[in-house]
Amino acid sequence: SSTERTFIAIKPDGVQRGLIGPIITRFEQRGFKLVAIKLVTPGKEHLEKHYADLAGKPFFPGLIEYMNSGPICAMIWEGREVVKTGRILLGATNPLASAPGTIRGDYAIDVGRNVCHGSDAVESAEKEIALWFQESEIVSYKAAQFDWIYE
Ligand code: DAT
Ligand code: MG
Repeated sequence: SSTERTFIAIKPDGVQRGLIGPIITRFEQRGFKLVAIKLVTPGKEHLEKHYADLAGKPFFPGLIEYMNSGPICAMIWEGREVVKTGRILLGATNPLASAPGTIRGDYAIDVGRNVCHGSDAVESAEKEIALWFQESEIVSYKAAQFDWIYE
Protein backbone atom coordinates (compact mmCIF):
# COMPACT_ATOMS: atom_id res chain seq x y z
CA SER A 1 0.00 0.00 0.00
CA SER A 2 1.04 3.63 -0.40
CA THR A 3 1.26 3.98 3.41
CA GLU A 4 4.14 1.55 3.92
CA ARG A 5 6.84 3.13 6.10
CA THR A 6 10.59 2.75 6.45
CA PHE A 7 13.18 4.07 8.87
CA ILE A 8 16.02 5.94 7.17
CA ALA A 9 18.89 7.39 9.21
CA ILE A 10 21.73 9.55 7.92
CA LYS A 11 24.68 8.38 10.00
CA PRO A 12 27.17 10.74 11.72
CA ASP A 13 29.54 10.73 8.70
CA GLY A 14 26.67 11.60 6.35
CA VAL A 15 25.58 14.48 8.60
CA GLN A 16 29.14 15.83 8.98
CA ARG A 17 29.81 15.55 5.24
CA GLY A 18 26.79 17.68 4.37
CA LEU A 19 24.81 14.83 2.84
CA ILE A 20 21.47 15.41 4.61
CA GLY A 21 20.18 17.48 1.70
CA PRO A 22 21.34 15.17 -1.12
CA ILE A 23 20.00 12.05 0.63
CA ILE A 24 16.62 13.63 1.41
CA THR A 25 16.45 14.85 -2.20
CA ARG A 26 16.74 11.31 -3.55
CA PHE A 27 13.75 10.11 -1.50
CA GLU A 28 11.75 13.26 -2.28
CA GLN A 29 12.44 13.11 -5.99
CA ARG A 30 11.48 9.45 -6.19
CA GLY A 31 8.06 10.45 -4.87
CA PHE A 32 8.23 9.26 -1.27
CA LYS A 33 6.73 11.31 1.54
CA LEU A 34 8.62 12.46 4.64
CA VAL A 35 6.45 11.90 7.73
CA ALA A 36 9.02 12.36 10.55
CA ILE A 37 12.50 13.85 10.90
CA LYS A 38 14.84 14.83 13.74
CA LEU A 39 18.54 15.27 14.51
CA VAL A 40 19.52 13.08 17.47
CA THR A 41 22.44 11.70 19.47
CA PRO A 42 20.61 8.84 21.17
CA GLY A 43 23.56 7.26 23.02
CA LYS A 44 25.18 3.83 23.05
CA GLU A 45 22.41 1.91 24.78
CA HIS A 46 19.86 3.00 22.16
CA LEU A 47 22.27 2.27 19.30
CA GLU A 48 22.98 -1.20 20.72
CA LYS A 49 19.23 -1.86 20.68
CA HIS A 50 18.99 -0.63 17.09
CA TYR A 51 21.76 -3.03 16.00
CA ALA A 52 20.91 -5.82 18.50
CA ASP A 53 20.91 -8.43 15.70
CA LEU A 54 24.61 -7.74 15.10
CA ALA A 55 25.70 -7.86 18.77
CA GLY A 56 27.91 -10.93 18.23
CA LYS A 57 29.83 -9.57 15.23
CA PRO A 58 33.50 -8.58 15.55
CA PHE A 59 32.76 -5.14 14.07
CA PHE A 60 29.95 -4.43 16.58
CA PRO A 61 31.94 -2.25 19.07
CA GLY A 62 33.36 -0.17 16.20
CA LEU A 63 29.90 0.15 14.66
CA ILE A 64 28.42 1.47 17.91
CA GLU A 65 31.33 3.89 18.41
CA TYR A 66 30.88 5.19 14.85
CA MET A 67 27.12 5.59 15.25
CA ASN A 68 27.70 7.39 18.58
CA SER A 69 30.29 9.80 17.12
CA GLY A 70 27.89 12.64 16.22
CA PRO A 71 24.34 13.57 15.40
CA ILE A 72 22.17 11.26 13.30
CA CYS A 73 19.35 12.49 11.07
CA ALA A 74 16.50 10.06 11.80
CA MET A 75 13.59 9.95 9.38
CA ILE A 76 10.47 8.04 8.45
CA TRP A 77 9.58 7.87 4.76
CA GLU A 78 6.25 6.64 3.45
CA GLY A 79 5.12 5.22 0.12
CA ARG A 80 4.41 2.14 -1.96
CA GLU A 81 7.14 -0.48 -1.36
CA VAL A 82 9.28 2.15 0.33
CA VAL A 83 11.19 -0.43 2.42
CA LYS A 84 12.48 -2.41 -0.55
CA THR A 85 12.91 0.66 -2.75
CA GLY A 86 14.72 2.52 0.04
CA ARG A 87 17.28 -0.29 0.15
CA ILE A 88 17.74 0.02 -3.61
CA LEU A 89 18.28 3.78 -3.28
CA LEU A 90 20.88 3.06 -0.54
CA GLY A 91 22.87 0.44 -2.46
CA ALA A 92 24.78 -2.50 -0.99
CA THR A 93 26.07 -2.61 2.60
CA ASN A 94 29.63 -2.43 1.29
CA PRO A 95 29.87 0.84 -0.69
CA LEU A 96 32.52 -0.59 -3.00
CA ALA A 97 29.92 -3.13 -4.13
CA SER A 98 27.29 -0.41 -4.66
CA ALA A 99 26.47 0.80 -8.15
CA PRO A 100 26.99 4.46 -9.03
CA GLY A 101 23.62 6.18 -8.76
CA THR A 102 22.97 4.70 -5.33
CA ILE A 103 23.60 6.71 -2.15
CA ARG A 104 26.43 4.49 -0.92
CA GLY A 105 27.73 4.00 -4.46
CA ASP A 106 27.99 7.76 -4.95
CA TYR A 107 29.09 8.94 -1.51
CA ALA A 108 31.02 6.20 0.34
CA ILE A 109 33.97 3.81 0.21
CA ASP A 110 34.35 1.89 3.50
CA VAL A 111 31.63 -0.39 4.93
CA GLY A 112 32.19 1.18 8.35
CA ARG A 113 31.45 4.67 6.95
CA ASN A 114 28.51 3.96 4.67
CA VAL A 115 26.62 7.22 5.42
CA CYS A 116 23.04 5.97 5.62
CA HIS A 117 20.84 3.32 7.24
CA GLY A 118 17.63 1.87 5.82
CA SER A 119 15.33 -0.80 7.26
CA ASP A 120 15.73 -4.16 5.52
CA ALA A 121 12.13 -5.47 5.85
CA VAL A 122 8.65 -4.20 6.72
CA GLU A 123 8.86 -5.94 10.09
CA SER A 124 12.21 -4.43 11.05
CA ALA A 125 10.99 -1.03 9.81
CA GLU A 126 8.10 -1.19 12.28
CA LYS A 127 10.46 -2.13 15.10
CA GLU A 128 12.96 0.61 14.23
CA ILE A 129 10.27 3.28 13.89
CA ALA A 130 8.97 2.33 17.36
CA LEU A 131 12.51 2.50 18.78
CA TRP A 132 13.42 5.90 17.28
CA PHE A 133 10.11 7.81 17.26
CA GLN A 134 7.18 8.58 19.50
CA GLU A 135 3.81 8.30 17.75
CA SER A 136 3.33 12.07 18.37
CA GLU A 137 6.43 12.85 16.26
CA ILE A 138 4.92 11.27 13.14
CA VAL A 139 2.94 13.67 10.97
CA SER A 140 -0.17 12.74 9.01
CA TYR A 141 -0.88 14.74 5.84
CA LYS A 142 -1.75 14.30 2.19
CA ALA A 143 1.17 15.20 -0.04
CA ALA A 144 0.08 17.69 -2.72
CA GLN A 145 1.71 15.55 -5.38
CA PHE A 146 0.01 12.29 -4.29
CA ASP A 147 -2.33 11.96 -7.29
CA TRP A 148 0.56 12.73 -9.66
CA ILE A 149 2.70 9.95 -8.18
CA TYR A 150 0.10 7.19 -7.77
CA GLU A 151 -2.46 6.09 -10.36
P1 DAT B 1 22.90 -2.65 6.22
O1 DAT B 1 23.31 -1.34 6.86
O2 DAT B 1 23.16 -2.63 4.73
O3 DAT B 1 21.51 -3.08 6.57
P2 DAT B 1 23.81 -4.65 8.12
O4 DAT B 1 22.49 -4.49 8.78
O5 DAT B 1 24.24 -6.04 7.77
O6 DAT B 1 23.90 -3.78 6.78
O7 DAT B 1 24.96 -4.02 9.03
C1 DAT B 1 24.73 -2.80 9.70
C2 DAT B 1 25.94 -1.93 9.58
O8 DAT B 1 27.06 -2.57 10.19
C3 DAT B 1 26.40 -1.65 8.15
O9 DAT B 1 25.69 -0.58 7.56
C4 DAT B 1 27.84 -1.33 8.34
C5 DAT B 1 28.24 -2.26 9.47
N1 DAT B 1 28.82 -3.51 8.95
C6 DAT B 1 28.15 -4.54 8.37
N2 DAT B 1 28.99 -5.50 7.98
C7 DAT B 1 30.22 -5.08 8.31
C8 DAT B 1 31.53 -5.62 8.18
N3 DAT B 1 31.72 -6.81 7.62
N4 DAT B 1 32.57 -4.88 8.63
C9 DAT B 1 32.38 -3.67 9.20
N5 DAT B 1 31.18 -3.10 9.37
C10 DAT B 1 30.11 -3.79 8.92
MG1 MG C 1 20.69 -3.66 8.36
